[in-house]
Amino acid sequence: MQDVESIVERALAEFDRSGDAAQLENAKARFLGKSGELTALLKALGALAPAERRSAGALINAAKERIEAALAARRAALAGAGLEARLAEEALDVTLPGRQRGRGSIHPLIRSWQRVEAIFRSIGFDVADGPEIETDWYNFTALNNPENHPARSMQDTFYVDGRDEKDLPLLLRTHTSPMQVRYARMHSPPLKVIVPGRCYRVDSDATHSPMFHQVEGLWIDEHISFADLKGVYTDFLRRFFESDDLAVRFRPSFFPFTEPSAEIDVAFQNGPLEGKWLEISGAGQVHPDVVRNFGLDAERYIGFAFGSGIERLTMLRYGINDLRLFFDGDLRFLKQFA
Ligand code: 2NM
Repeated sequence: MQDVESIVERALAEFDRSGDAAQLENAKARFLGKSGELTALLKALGALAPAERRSAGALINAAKERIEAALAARRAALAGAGLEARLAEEALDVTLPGRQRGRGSIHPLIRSWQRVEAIFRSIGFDVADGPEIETDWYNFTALNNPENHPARSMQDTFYVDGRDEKDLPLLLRTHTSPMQVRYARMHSPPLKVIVPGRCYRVDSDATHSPMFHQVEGLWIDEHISFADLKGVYTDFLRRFFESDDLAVRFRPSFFPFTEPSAEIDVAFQNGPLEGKWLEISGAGQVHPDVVRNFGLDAERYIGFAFGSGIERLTMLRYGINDLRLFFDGDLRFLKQFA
């Protein structure tokens, strides 16, 4: 029975070549299935003489056993390989550290903002905030800015589409003083408030950002003097910089909304900037026209206002030399304040 041996050899070869269970089962059908090659031989046995049938039957059954054994072995091998492949694919390194939830931190500018608020609250100042889109009247006119002042030009200020109810232009506030005007018109003296917040100017270079932070302050009552300004602001600066011997100097200057006006300089008594006068803020006695725009009698009410850049305060406090670090979002910088 040359045929039988050839069938076994081809069956074993096809099982070996089968790369997966489906191929293997197809190969099995070709030899052991209903119309498989070996099944055909078994069916043909009936036609043989009894003596021949017995020896041929024994031969075919032996062949069937070998094919079935090979099939079983190949099935086991393929199942094992499948498991190996799945294990390799789903491999999990249980020794890797888990993924932590990233912990955020307070931005250095907001840290300063919070410090400024805490210091002024401790000496009785209220804290107010208000709209960043302002009207021309609150941002400029009420603060005594002349009609032709360069700050009012498109080159210096971001104007916004739309108009207020008096058909006046809308703009991104260039300082937080407009909110002080709003506050003054909503409250009665004594007015004692700071307004920290975002401001916008058309200005972008190494030392100017189109968006920046300011804190402005106002104290109005019947007898608030320039001496009160000097006391309050010197106290604030010494506490902000945690330096009791910080030197503070008021130098004559000009702002449309104050008269007289002053630039405020500080000089540290130690550290890399020791003894160097550094401009830090502006201030002055609120102009009578502005007091009237507060809705108050300028003969009766008087007081001071000041304004300071939170970026500038923060750079000096932490020794930061580049304004852009505040806005780059570089974690190597930000993590130092965590
Ligand atoms: C400054 C300098 C001087 C200021 C004036 C006012 C207001 F609303 F009362 F008129 N708020 N802030 C002021 C005064 C701001 O910034 C350099």
